Amino acid sequence: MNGEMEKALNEQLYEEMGSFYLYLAMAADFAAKQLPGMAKWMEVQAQEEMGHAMKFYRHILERGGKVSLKALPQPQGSWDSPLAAFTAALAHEQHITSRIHALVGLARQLKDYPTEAFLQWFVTEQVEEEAQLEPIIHRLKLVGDHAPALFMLDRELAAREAEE
Ligand code: OFO
Repeated sequence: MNGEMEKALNEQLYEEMGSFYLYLAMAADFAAKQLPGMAKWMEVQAQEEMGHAMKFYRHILERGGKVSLKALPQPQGSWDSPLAAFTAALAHEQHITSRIHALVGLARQLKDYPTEAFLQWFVTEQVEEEAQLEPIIHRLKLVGDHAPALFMLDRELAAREAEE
Protein backbone atom coordinates (compact mmCIF):
# COMPACT_ATOMS: atom_id res chain seq x y z
CA MET A 1 0.00 0.00 0.00
CA ASN A 2 1.19 3.50 -0.84
CA GLY A 3 2.73 5.18 2.24
CA GLU A 4 0.68 8.35 1.91
CA MET A 5 -2.54 6.35 1.63
CA GLU A 6 -1.56 4.19 4.61
CA LYS A 7 -0.94 7.30 6.73
CA ALA A 8 -4.25 8.87 5.71
CA LEU A 9 -6.21 5.67 6.43
CA ASN A 10 -4.55 5.35 9.85
CA GLU A 11 -5.48 8.96 10.50
CA GLN A 12 -9.10 8.13 9.68
CA LEU A 13 -9.03 5.06 11.93
CA TYR A 14 -7.99 7.48 14.70
CA GLU A 15 -10.80 9.90 13.74
CA GLU A 16 -13.38 7.12 13.91
CA MET A 17 -12.13 6.12 17.36
CA GLY A 18 -12.39 9.81 18.27
CA SER A 19 -16.02 9.73 17.08
CA PHE A 20 -16.61 6.66 19.27
CA TYR A 21 -15.17 8.45 22.27
CA LEU A 22 -17.09 11.67 21.58
CA TYR A 23 -20.47 9.91 21.38
CA LEU A 24 -19.69 7.73 24.40
CA ALA A 25 -18.94 10.94 26.34
CA MET A 26 -22.26 12.39 25.16
CA ALA A 27 -24.06 9.17 26.18
CA ALA A 28 -22.53 9.34 29.65
CA ASP A 29 -23.50 13.01 29.98
CA PHE A 30 -27.11 12.25 28.99
CA ALA A 31 -27.20 9.31 31.42
CA ALA A 32 -25.94 11.57 34.22
CA LYS A 33 -28.68 14.08 33.36
CA GLN A 34 -31.46 11.46 33.56
CA LEU A 35 -32.12 11.40 29.81
CA PRO A 36 -31.86 7.63 29.21
CA GLY A 37 -33.30 7.71 25.69
CA MET A 38 -30.71 10.15 24.44
CA ALA A 39 -28.03 8.21 26.32
CA LYS A 40 -29.11 5.01 24.53
CA TRP A 41 -29.18 6.81 21.15
CA MET A 42 -25.61 8.00 21.67
CA GLU A 43 -24.47 4.56 22.90
CA VAL A 44 -25.75 3.04 19.66
CA GLN A 45 -24.01 5.82 17.73
CA ALA A 46 -20.76 5.16 19.59
CA GLN A 47 -21.01 1.43 18.76
CA GLU A 48 -21.45 2.29 15.09
CA GLU A 49 -18.32 4.44 15.21
CA MET A 50 -16.36 1.53 16.62
CA GLY A 51 -17.63 -0.43 13.62
CA HIS A 52 -16.37 2.32 11.30
CA ALA A 53 -12.94 2.25 12.97
CA MET A 54 -12.78 -1.53 12.53
CA LYS A 55 -13.60 -1.24 8.82
CA PHE A 56 -10.54 1.01 8.39
CA TYR A 57 -8.45 -1.33 10.56
CA ARG A 58 -9.36 -4.34 8.41
CA HIS A 59 -8.94 -2.50 5.12
CA ILE A 60 -5.41 -1.33 6.03
CA LEU A 61 -4.43 -4.91 6.91
CA GLU A 62 -6.13 -6.46 3.87
CA ARG A 63 -4.21 -4.10 1.60
CA GLY A 64 -0.91 -5.08 3.19
CA GLY A 65 -0.54 -1.87 5.19
CA LYS A 66 0.56 -1.37 8.77
CA VAL A 67 -1.92 -0.26 11.43
CA SER A 68 -0.53 2.33 13.80
CA LEU A 69 -2.69 3.42 16.71
CA LYS A 70 -2.38 6.78 18.44
CA ALA A 71 -3.54 7.85 21.90
CA LEU A 72 -6.95 9.48 21.97
CA PRO A 73 -7.44 12.89 23.58
CA GLN A 74 -9.85 13.16 26.50
CA PRO A 75 -13.27 14.13 25.12
CA GLN A 76 -15.42 16.95 26.44
CA GLY A 77 -17.31 15.72 29.52
CA SER A 78 -20.53 17.68 29.43
CA TRP A 79 -22.69 19.83 27.21
CA ASP A 80 -24.94 22.74 28.20
CA SER A 81 -28.09 21.16 26.75
CA PRO A 82 -29.26 18.31 24.50
CA LEU A 83 -29.45 20.86 21.67
CA ALA A 84 -25.79 21.82 22.24
CA ALA A 85 -24.73 18.14 22.20
CA PHE A 86 -26.66 17.18 19.05
CA THR A 87 -25.51 20.36 17.29
CA ALA A 88 -21.91 19.47 18.17
CA ALA A 89 -22.55 15.95 16.84
CA LEU A 90 -23.73 17.36 13.50
CA ALA A 91 -20.68 19.66 13.25
CA HIS A 92 -18.51 16.62 13.98
CA GLU A 93 -20.19 14.56 11.25
CA GLN A 94 -19.71 17.41 8.76
CA HIS A 95 -16.02 17.35 9.66
CA ILE A 96 -15.91 13.57 9.10
CA THR A 97 -17.71 13.93 5.76
CA SER A 98 -15.10 16.38 4.51
CA ARG A 99 -12.33 14.01 5.62
CA ILE A 100 -13.94 11.06 3.80
CA HIS A 101 -14.26 13.16 0.63
CA ALA A 102 -10.58 14.13 0.90
CA LEU A 103 -9.67 10.43 1.28
CA VAL A 104 -11.64 9.58 -1.87
CA GLY A 105 -9.73 12.35 -3.68
CA LEU A 106 -6.40 10.95 -2.48
CA ALA A 107 -7.31 7.36 -3.43
CA ARG A 108 -8.26 8.56 -6.91
CA GLN A 109 -5.08 10.61 -7.26
CA LEU A 110 -2.96 7.60 -6.22
CA LYS A 111 -5.00 5.26 -8.45
CA ASP A 112 -5.74 3.11 -5.37
CA TYR A 113 -9.04 1.85 -6.81
CA PRO A 114 -9.69 -0.80 -4.11
CA THR A 115 -9.47 1.93 -1.46
CA GLU A 116 -11.68 4.22 -3.53
CA ALA A 117 -14.28 1.42 -3.75
CA PHE A 118 -13.94 0.72 0.00
CA LEU A 119 -14.56 4.42 0.76
CA GLN A 120 -17.82 4.51 -1.21
CA TRP A 121 -19.60 2.86 1.73
CA PHE A 122 -18.48 5.78 3.92
CA VAL A 123 -19.59 8.39 1.36
CA THR A 124 -23.12 6.96 1.57
CA GLU A 125 -22.93 6.45 5.33
CA GLN A 126 -22.01 10.11 5.89
CA VAL A 127 -25.16 11.25 4.06
CA GLU A 128 -27.14 9.12 6.55
CA GLU A 129 -25.08 10.27 9.56
CA GLU A 130 -25.87 13.92 8.86
CA ALA A 131 -29.49 13.28 7.82
CA GLN A 132 -30.36 11.46 11.06
CA LEU A 133 -29.13 14.35 13.22
CA GLU A 134 -30.89 17.19 11.42
CA PRO A 135 -34.50 16.28 12.42
CA ILE A 136 -33.47 15.72 16.05
CA ILE A 137 -31.87 19.18 16.16
CA HIS A 138 -34.97 20.66 14.54
CA ARG A 139 -37.20 19.06 17.17
CA LEU A 140 -34.95 20.08 20.05
CA LYS A 141 -35.23 23.67 18.85
CA LEU A 142 -39.04 23.39 18.89
CA VAL A 143 -38.97 21.75 22.34
CA GLY A 144 -36.96 24.62 23.85
CA ASP A 145 -37.33 24.59 27.65
CA HIS A 146 -40.56 22.58 27.65
CA ALA A 147 -39.67 19.65 29.92
CA PRO A 148 -42.63 17.33 29.06
CA ALA A 149 -41.83 17.65 25.33
CA LEU A 150 -38.16 16.93 26.05
CA PHE A 151 -39.03 13.76 28.00
CA MET A 152 -41.32 12.66 25.17
CA LEU A 153 -38.52 13.10 22.62
CA ASP A 154 -36.17 11.28 25.00
CA ARG A 155 -38.55 8.29 25.11
CA GLU A 156 -38.71 8.23 21.31
CA LEU A 157 -34.94 8.27 20.90
CA ALA A 158 -34.67 5.28 23.25
CA ALA A 159 -36.10 3.14 20.43
CA ARG A 160 -32.94 3.34 18.32
CA GLU A 161 -31.53 -0.12 17.59
CA ALA A 162 -27.95 -0.97 16.73
CA GLU A 163 -27.53 -1.51 12.97
CA GLU A 164 -24.10 -3.09 12.78
FE1 OFO B 1 -20.18 9.24 12.42
O1 OFO B 1 -19.43 8.36 10.99
FE2 OFO B 1 -17.87 7.58 11.48
O2 OFO B 1 -17.05 8.98 12.22
